Amino acid sequence: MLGLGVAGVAAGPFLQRAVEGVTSKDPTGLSGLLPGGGGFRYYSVVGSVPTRTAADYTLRIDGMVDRPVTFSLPQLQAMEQTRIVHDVQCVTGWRVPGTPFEGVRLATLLDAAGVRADAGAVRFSCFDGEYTESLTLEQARRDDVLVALRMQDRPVSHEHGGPVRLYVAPMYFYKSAKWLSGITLTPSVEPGYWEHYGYDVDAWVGRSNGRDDAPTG
Ligand SMILES: Nc1nc2c(c(=O)[nH]1)N[C@H]1C(S)=C(S)[C@@H](COP(=O)(O)O)O[C@H]1N2
Ligand SMILES: [Mo]
Repeated sequence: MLGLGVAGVAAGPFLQRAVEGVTSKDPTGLSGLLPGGGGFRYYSVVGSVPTRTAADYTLRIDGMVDRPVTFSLPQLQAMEQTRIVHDVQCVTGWRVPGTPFEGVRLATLLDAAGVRADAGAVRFSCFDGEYTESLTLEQARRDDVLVALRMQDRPVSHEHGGPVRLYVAPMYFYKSAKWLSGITLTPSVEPGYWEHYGYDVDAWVGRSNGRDDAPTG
């Protein structure tokens, strides 16, 4: 298992997909079940991710907006916080019931930047330098989509994508980009990291990827 994981780091997603074929369990490859994870697995598509503290974290909103804007962590913390308690569902099969997330509604941040009328989608980038995700503007404006500062009633840890990650409650957890650093308004949806390898772009739990009931809560 460890050997396969290390090979996955070196060779990238194609070998991670090969690992999926071998184990039928872990298409996203680089996972580990760490102590105290509360049922979570930790995923990263890169071998190591730099840490960002409250002092050096920034979130940039740009692209097809009236006013590109950069938020610091204290600025995000000072905004109205929304709490959502919902099941987390990974497309590989594991689910963590009733997980609390808290943060700023993505719609609020989009409004702060002023989305231009010709924008149709949102692309997320991450300070791991590799992962991307995207949503249509309509999906991004849902009130159950958060820029999350807290998860499991504590600040989002580095392993879980802190200090700030995306949380897309109604979709498979691969939409919830960790280590969020950028939000770019684009004309239309650009498939994200795993979507280049076959995952659905519209990742509604219970409606895409052919299985799983809709989460409760
Ligand atoms: N930046 C980044 N975000 C990511 C991933 C990743 O590898 N890198 N993996 C995704 C997948 S497939 C899942 S299931 C969840 C896992 O979140 P966790 O590590 O907090 O359990 O993060 C999602 N967001
Ligand atoms: Mo996942």
